[in-house]
Amino acid sequence: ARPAPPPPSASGTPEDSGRTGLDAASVRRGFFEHVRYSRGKNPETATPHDRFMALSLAVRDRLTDRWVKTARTYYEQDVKRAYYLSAEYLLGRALGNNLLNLNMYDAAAAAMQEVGVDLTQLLEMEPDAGLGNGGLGRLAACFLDSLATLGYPGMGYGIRYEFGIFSQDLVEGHQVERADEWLKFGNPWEIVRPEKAVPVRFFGRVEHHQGPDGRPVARWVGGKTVVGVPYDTPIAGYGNNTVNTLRLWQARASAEFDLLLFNAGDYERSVVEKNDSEVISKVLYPNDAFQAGKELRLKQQYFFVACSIADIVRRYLKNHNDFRDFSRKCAIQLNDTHPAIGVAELMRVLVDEKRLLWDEAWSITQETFGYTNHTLLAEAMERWPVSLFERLLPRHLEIIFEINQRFMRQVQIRYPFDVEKQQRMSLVEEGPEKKIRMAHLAVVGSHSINGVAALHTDLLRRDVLPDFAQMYPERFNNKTNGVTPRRWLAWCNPRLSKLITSRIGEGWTTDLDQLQKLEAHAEDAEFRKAFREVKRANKEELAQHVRDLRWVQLNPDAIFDVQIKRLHEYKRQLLDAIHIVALWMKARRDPASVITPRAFLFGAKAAPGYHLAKLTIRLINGIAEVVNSDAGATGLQVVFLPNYRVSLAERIIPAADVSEQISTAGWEASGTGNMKLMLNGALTLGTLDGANVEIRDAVGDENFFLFGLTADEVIARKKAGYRPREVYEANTELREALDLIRSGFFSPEDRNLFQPLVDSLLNEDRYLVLADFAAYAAKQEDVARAYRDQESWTKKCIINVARAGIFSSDRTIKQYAEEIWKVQQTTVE
Ligand code: GL9
Repeated sequence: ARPAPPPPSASGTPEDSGRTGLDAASVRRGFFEHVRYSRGKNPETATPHDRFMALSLAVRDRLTDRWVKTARTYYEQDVKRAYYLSAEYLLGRALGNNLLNLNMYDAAAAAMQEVGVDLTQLLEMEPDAGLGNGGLGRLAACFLDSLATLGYPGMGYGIRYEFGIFSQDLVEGHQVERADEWLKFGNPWEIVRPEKAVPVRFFGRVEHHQGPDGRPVARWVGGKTVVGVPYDTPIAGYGNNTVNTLRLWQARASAEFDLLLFNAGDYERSVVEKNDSEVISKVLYPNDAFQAGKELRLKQQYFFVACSIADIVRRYLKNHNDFRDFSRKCAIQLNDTHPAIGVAELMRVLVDEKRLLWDEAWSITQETFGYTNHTLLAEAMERWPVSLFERLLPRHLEIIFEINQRFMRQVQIRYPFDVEKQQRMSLVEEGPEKKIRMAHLAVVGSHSINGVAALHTDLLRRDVLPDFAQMYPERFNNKTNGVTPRRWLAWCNPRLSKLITSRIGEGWTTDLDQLQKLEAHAEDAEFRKAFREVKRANKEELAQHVRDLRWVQLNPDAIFDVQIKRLHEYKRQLLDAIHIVALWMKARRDPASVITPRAFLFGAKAAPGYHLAKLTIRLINGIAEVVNSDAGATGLQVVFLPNYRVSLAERIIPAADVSEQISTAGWEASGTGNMKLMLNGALTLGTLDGANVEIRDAVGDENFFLFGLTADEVIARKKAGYRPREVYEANTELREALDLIRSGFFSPEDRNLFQPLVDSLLNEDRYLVLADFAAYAAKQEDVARAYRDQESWTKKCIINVARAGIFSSDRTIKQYAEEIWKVQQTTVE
């Protein structure tokens, strides 16, 4: 059974008393009421799922008073709010997290025990809310937790996808996707608010008139209207009374369609069109750092942005009569360019609907928006065809052209006669097909543009948006990512949490810098022993899970070497895989070459249309089959854990010894898994990429396994004419491993299966896998050697934990709040 997570620190903690309803007796009462009145069951006939729903609803009840109180406090104090606009929220499960944040885990466990129910089993009933692809969506979820915990008036806006990220099965080693029916059995956390529905127009045309005041008036008319219906999810702070809101929009056909249906003039067509509307919030696009360019995707973006801005403006106008204070009351953060159309939409609302002058509206817009860039990958940069815009959002296209014209004039004045600069900076990309550059729209429409790690921000300034950084240097800033220590330590690793608290007290849960106090204990042999016992127990627990899932018995004495993240060429799972093949070949020849047994664990979803990524999954599984068959002789094991997701990460991370962060330098904007693994006492094997740079700065070179080309060296190497085949010819280990893969040894059913993978490496190797192979293999040997000295290894792990404080999303959110949003912490009584 799962040990209880630590209680929040005493100050500002909701009391565990009958009055607040957080005690075991009250939870039990709430549970039985919901079994009966929400599920319509007797305790004897209630299914496990009924029990999960009943307990969740009882917990939601206990959130609700605080939720209402929080909203009331913000309204009465007319505080400035931070609005986070994100197409993705990778929340994972909520029940455990809410029990933790409300400090009622023990009460719930006791209440369930009294009625003969195992709480840990109930927790497993909950499907992950997987409304995101990877790091970008999970970051949004960590930010919501930190906003509420720090007591900031923050609100998330997004899409209530009926199907989140696909569920991944393995069939003969291949990834097979299944629809994620996360809402099938109902969602106990959300509350629908149909009274706050918002109509959203698509298509149609723009009419231009002369207004009664002599000013031109643009009217967007015709087209088709879809309705956004908000569903609210409570986001509880840890150890305080703040409960913020995540508002997700679902698309519904408008009443017009119901009328059409009723009149049944063309019944079939009207039903089809009703579907057209509702498909907008149907499914999350499963691409990671890649723009699909589908019309439906642009519809999703505009849909949720238009609903959210209408909602923000409505809320603002409840206690304001004009827009003079708008940017003093509302900060809107764009999570990547997915919601960048918001810049044009706010202008449309202010100019067309509220009749502000262009310049007034433009100042308000710029002062309101901030833009976060999350990737340097060219293929992820959103650019929408002008022709698509013209059809779908004709008024927005006019507004974007107007923004661009005025902006181009500024560029001309600043840099006269530099036509190339104008072309580079324009919001409109010329070419056979004209396109709108959404990043440029976001940049010109925002007062703040930030990257997500120091190196990423440098590269953003230097390589991706150099002209803008030169013209507006004061707008560019860095906000290194962070992760919430509640879910990613207190919740997922109760053993380590308890050990930490026993030594330094519980303050670390809301002030992660306090982990520094652990550093003194790194010198204490007893503490190190206890630390090792925690890791060992976590590894055994994971091994048990892996046995149930994959029928492989992991050796808990082995180094647990994990690479868990989306499958992408730039993340270089292939480097990891090829190295395993090389290690195994060596071990077959010389079993003594494996000085420390090693278990390689992978978790990764590949975008369904990304052929090479899917092939890499198949390769890892092929390697696993071979390697595991003689694990007894070599000490090597390989496991690909299917359906990597938040709840699986919560199991793997506490058990990891080595954290593989091996992206080609310059490509991983930040990474956040790297931070979670560090926080749980894994040592990083990594390149100087993203936040790895800052992790290494924090822990020191002795406590980090660094290898590989730097970002500048990567560029130089390519410029000098990189020929991967030469590297292959020159390195015997590498050549033999690649030859074995190419020969079909790992795919006996189709001997040519992996040829495209090997060919792409030998012919192009865009991400310099071969160039970094030797350095990686050498560093892996260092890892194996270092692990043999358990005392020294443990010290390194403890120092990693002790210095993880800066990677708390509380630190990140304070920086956003103070430096970009200017929002104030607000106590909820
Ligand atoms: C990402 C970056 O690739 C990561 O390095 C970064 O940590 C996160 C959060 O800032 O953002 N950008 C991006 O497009 N994805 C990221 O993970 N991918 C998705 O999650 C869609």
